[in-house]
Amino acid sequence: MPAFRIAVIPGDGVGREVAAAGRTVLDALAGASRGAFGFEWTEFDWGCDYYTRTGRMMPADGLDELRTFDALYFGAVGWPSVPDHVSLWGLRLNICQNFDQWANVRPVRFHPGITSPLRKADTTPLDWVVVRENSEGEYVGAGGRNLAGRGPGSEVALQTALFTERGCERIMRFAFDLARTRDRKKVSSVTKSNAQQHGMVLWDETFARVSRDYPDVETESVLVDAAAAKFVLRPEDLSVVVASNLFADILSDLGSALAGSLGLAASANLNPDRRFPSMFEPVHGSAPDIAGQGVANPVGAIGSAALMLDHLGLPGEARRVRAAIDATTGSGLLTPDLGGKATTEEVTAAVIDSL
Ligand code: GGG
Repeated sequence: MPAFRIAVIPGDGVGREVAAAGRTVLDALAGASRGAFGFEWTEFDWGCDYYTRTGRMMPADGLDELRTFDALYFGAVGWPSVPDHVSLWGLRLNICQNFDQWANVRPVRFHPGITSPLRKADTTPLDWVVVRENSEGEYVGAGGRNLAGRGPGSEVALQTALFTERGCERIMRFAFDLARTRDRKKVSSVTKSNAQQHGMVLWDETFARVSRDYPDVETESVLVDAAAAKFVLRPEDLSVVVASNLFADILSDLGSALAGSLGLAASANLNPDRRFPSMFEPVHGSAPDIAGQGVANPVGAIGSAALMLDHLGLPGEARRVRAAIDATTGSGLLTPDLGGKATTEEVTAAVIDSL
């Protein structure tokens, strides 16, 4: 029986609750496979508590520990006891950047039984994938702070974005290849080249060049502010949306809020070359306000487990998990973020029942 070796990093807050939910679903799936496949989980207690104990979000040799796994399954990072930039850079970004997980795939699915704040969603089938450039752009970490010594109010900070032609091209080709697998073959590129005349003009020029290799795929280039409006006003005109690290982070949150809740959104941080393990996680953070109450929405984490199944070569099983999620939301069993009263455990059990 092939047993996939998965490293689990539940992280902080509700990350622990939803990662446990996703694991339970995958174990149930494996149990029902009559030996066709299994999962061998290794859990790592890295995160903000670990930081309080050790002064680090993960051990110095943590990446070496992760390197040989088939995939990484992540919960969430962040807790009020640690500055957010320390926890994010110390764990999630440390892994994503060093394992060159340059494509962050964030599907936005509209599930049955969930009321979207978009009136159009009642009558129009909506289904998007936001493809986030996950290795450079605004998250490259270049810059610094200086001149505080001149006295109060004098400090300066530089936060520099880095766009490479190679980085733009690979994420755009990824988006086009993905668009070719979908009913609506369209890629919308998100830009801000009217104001950002260096990086974003390189982004636009690369998009125009790459698009010539995909004549069968419809394209458009949309300013990020107009793109935000379009998600609300013309959602039916979107299919695959490719954007820089920061823009895609914001737009995918907008997208999942329009689908009903951030708790629904799944994501895959992919190293498409497979030189390093890829990492699967719900889009949401650690949600300290509801952590420990057992009411976090597990759908984003379970949907991320389905993306992991796709990556491991089990697309049929991934489809079954997504269908089980839809059957559960369609039955009206919803967590409080969606206006329901169900617990994390109840929703997870219903997904497993449906499987
Ligand atoms: N599960 C995703 C997560 O923990 N995200 C934390 C976060 O603050 N991410 C910011 C970002 O990725 O831009």
